[in-house]
Amino acid sequence: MVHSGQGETMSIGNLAQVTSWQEPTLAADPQRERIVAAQAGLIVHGGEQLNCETPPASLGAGLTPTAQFYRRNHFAVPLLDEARWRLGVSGLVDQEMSLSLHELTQLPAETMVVTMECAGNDRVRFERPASGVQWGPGAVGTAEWTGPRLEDVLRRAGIRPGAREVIFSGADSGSVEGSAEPIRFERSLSVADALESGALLAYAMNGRPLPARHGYPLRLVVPGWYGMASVKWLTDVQVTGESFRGYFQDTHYVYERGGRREPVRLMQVRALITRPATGQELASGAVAVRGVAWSGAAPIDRVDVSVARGRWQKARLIGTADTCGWQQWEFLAAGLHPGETVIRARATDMVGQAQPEQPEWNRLGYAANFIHEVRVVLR
Ligand SMILES: Nc1nc2c(c(=O)[nH]1)N[C@H]1C(S)=C(S)[C@@H](COP(=O)(O)O)O[C@H]1N2
Ligand SMILES: [Mo]
Repeated sequence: MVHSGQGETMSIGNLAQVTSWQEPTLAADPQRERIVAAQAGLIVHGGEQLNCETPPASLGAGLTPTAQFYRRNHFAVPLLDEARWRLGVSGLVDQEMSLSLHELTQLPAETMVVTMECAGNDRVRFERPASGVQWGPGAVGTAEWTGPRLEDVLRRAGIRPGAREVIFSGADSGSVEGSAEPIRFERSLSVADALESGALLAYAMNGRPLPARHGYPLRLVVPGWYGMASVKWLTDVQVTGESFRGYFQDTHYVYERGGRREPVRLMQVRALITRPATGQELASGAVAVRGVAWSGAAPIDRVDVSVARGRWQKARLIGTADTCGWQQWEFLAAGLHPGETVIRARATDMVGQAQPEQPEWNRLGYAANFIHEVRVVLR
């Protein structure tokens, strides 16, 4: 069932026959999940659900180890049984499908390095408070994801004329403000975005089966988009002729500024300093600064570093940049004097977008791409 633009409920296709999802009977114990996260060195946020971020010092490598990858959950983490799980493909398609994990692994697969960032990353820096988890800058990570292309599965099903959007449903559910019934985590993409964004139906992360907390057995991975698009514990893909107005589509993940409303989509350009760490004591003289930078719109063109409030200087881009993964960079700051020193880094992407001094506040605190800074003490 989907909510049409008018707010009524309507059914699409022959869902009853293909819907694979059954109420998950098991959920991961959030207390245990928090302990696992803290032991891996993650910063665990309060609240009922598992939400934790990675300290920037653990984000310097090309790939983020799975154990250190941030986790962002609206509801409890469902523990799904592969034997009962199916991916349903339904709605405005020529051939409805119900695919087992085994069947999905038999399809041609692609492996892609993709940077994923929570839309609320770093919202703690907005001076005017914005609601939501008060993330610092570490709700981001880069992993290698493997699975069939969403486009291939949709083409196999055959998209019928009149199709407008594709709705992706996760198996997790719970109550949200303003709705009496529990709802599932659901998001949509336009048919064009579903076919052209390069999205994967990923069953592996960093070469291993997806862990439960990252969406086992299958998640969507939409390169370039903020993380909310990458629906975990995916069970249903429904092609619809309507415009989807779900809670996580239309109430959340919308920029609300000055009476305007605009959906949250691509990750904004941003650089992160991974070395040195804030508070670190270093010998004065020369300091090696390292970091990563990414943008959902285009590859990174340049990263500039400012030390001790001095002029912006160009950093060196290093390593191979994956099309959808972050760019590593380094900068050698020389001739530094003792005392507390601020190091800042700022990225520009190949379509010319640069990080603003002050990202535009919005009520729900999305896309807070503040210029990252660390404070070190030089001896
Ligand atoms: N089913 C489901 N998918 C989801 C979410 C969720 O709560 N439920 N959270 C989304 C958000 S907001 C983000 S940022 C990413 C986080 O993915 P991760 O926990 O694997 O890092 O998953 C997205 N997919
Ligand atoms: Mo997110």
